[in-house]
Amino acid sequence: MLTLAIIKPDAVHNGLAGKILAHLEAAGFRVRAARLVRLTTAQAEAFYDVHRERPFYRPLVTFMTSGPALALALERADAVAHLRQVIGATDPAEAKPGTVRKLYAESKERNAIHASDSDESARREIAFFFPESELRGLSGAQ
Ligand code: FUP
Repeated sequence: MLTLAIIKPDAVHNGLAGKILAHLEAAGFRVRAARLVRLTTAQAEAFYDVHRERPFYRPLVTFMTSGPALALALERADAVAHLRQVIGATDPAEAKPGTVRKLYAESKERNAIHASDSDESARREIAFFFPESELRGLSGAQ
């Protein structure tokens, strides 16, 4: 099973991408595809379209386009649910000890990492960043 993570611009800017990736690998995830991306406004708007009506949408798009981010297709048993546990709550103040957001996030708005919230989202989000040719042969990537 695959899921999509994004190490967000705050974490890349703060030199935490390597630490976060090591944390994910130690949690049993295998990197199956990776890409350092600088999202355009249109891309960030499309990626977070589900939040279009929320008050935090525009600041979120501005933040996600503010610098490079590291998109990762990660493989593990029960990948989606497990990665959600490993990253912790959206707001680091509410995240459990030892989670990526508790350890590395600056705030609810600049919270270090994104993870897909369902298998359906994972398929859509992986396709958003990685062409099918890069993922051919990976379980769950279809
Ligand atoms: P999560 O699935 O934990 O990433 O959280 P959401 O899908 O609810 O939110 C997506 C992103 O919007 C968060 F990662 C950060 C941002 N956000 C805010 O800036 N303020 C909020 O109150 C909620 C979310």
